[in-house]
Amino acid sequence: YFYSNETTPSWKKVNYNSVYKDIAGLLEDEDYDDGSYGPVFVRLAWHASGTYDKKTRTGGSDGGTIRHPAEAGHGANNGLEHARDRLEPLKKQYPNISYADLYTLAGVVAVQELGGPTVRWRPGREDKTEADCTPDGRLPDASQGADHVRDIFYRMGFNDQEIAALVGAHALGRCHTSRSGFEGPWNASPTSFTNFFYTELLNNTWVPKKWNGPFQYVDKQSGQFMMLPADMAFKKDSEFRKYVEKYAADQDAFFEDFAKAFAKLLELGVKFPEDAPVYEFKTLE
Ligand code: DDH
Repeated sequence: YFYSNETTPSWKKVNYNSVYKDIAGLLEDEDYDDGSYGPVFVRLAWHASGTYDKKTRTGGSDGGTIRHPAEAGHGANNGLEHARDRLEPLKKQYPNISYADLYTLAGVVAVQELGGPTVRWRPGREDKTEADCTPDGRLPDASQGADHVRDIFYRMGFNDQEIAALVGAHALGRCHTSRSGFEGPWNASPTSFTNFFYTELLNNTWVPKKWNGPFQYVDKQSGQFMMLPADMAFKKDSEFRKYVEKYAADQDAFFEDFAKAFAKLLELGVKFPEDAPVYEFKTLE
């Protein structure tokens, strides 16, 4: 008789267009933060991926290890349980999607649905065990400056232009004293993907916040908006500042460069199946 060992790999059994729509359906919630889970989905996708080390080829989104307590418990990942818990019902609904694919796709959905560019995305990441978690300390420390930011992002394989484009994600969301210790949003529209990180950084006078919390900046005029010390490095460092000025003046250039760098971030260290298709999802509205 005939038999075959061939089975369809799980990643091929998932309708990703359908997952995209269902993630989009989880974004809005008037009781959460500024009314959207989008910003924390973007941060989950970034922290899942930003552990990559190109020298040892360890870390990155492959493995979905950010769900394991050993990695979820890193200080930099405080608060990301809100994103993981919100997405968990979809893992039940689509048991064949890996956590690694689900978390990175959630970042793509959030960027697009909050008004950002289309981000190319591929499925096929496989989940790994707690033993594959990366050591603590691979994500950037917000209290440091340009040298540290470069150390962290060069380790992943990014250049100055890509780093400057990626940090534009700080148009979204806010800092929470209960998570990072820092406080406040970067601008007045934290649930819209814009180039406002750059325009606010350049156009405001930033002064040290007077409080008992960690050192950070607030805008002098309203005191409502914030910058991290690591954000301020993009204004002070002349190489980074070239790109900040470009992206502040040209939102299309920012969107194009962000889409490329973010897609690259989500793929760092991933060994995709050869036949994994690239998706460019249609934004819903
Ligand atoms: Fe970030 N980020 N990030 N960030 N980030 C925080 C929030 C958000 C740094 C520190 C912080 C990127 C780069 C850096 C987002 C996306 C991205 C918070 C506040 C800190 C601290 C967390 C909290 O209290 O809830 C530092 C340092 C860097 C750097 O050195 C460059 C990048 C590259 C991205 C990206 O997505 C590509 C987003 C979105 C948020 C808002 C989260 C939320 O819940 O709202």
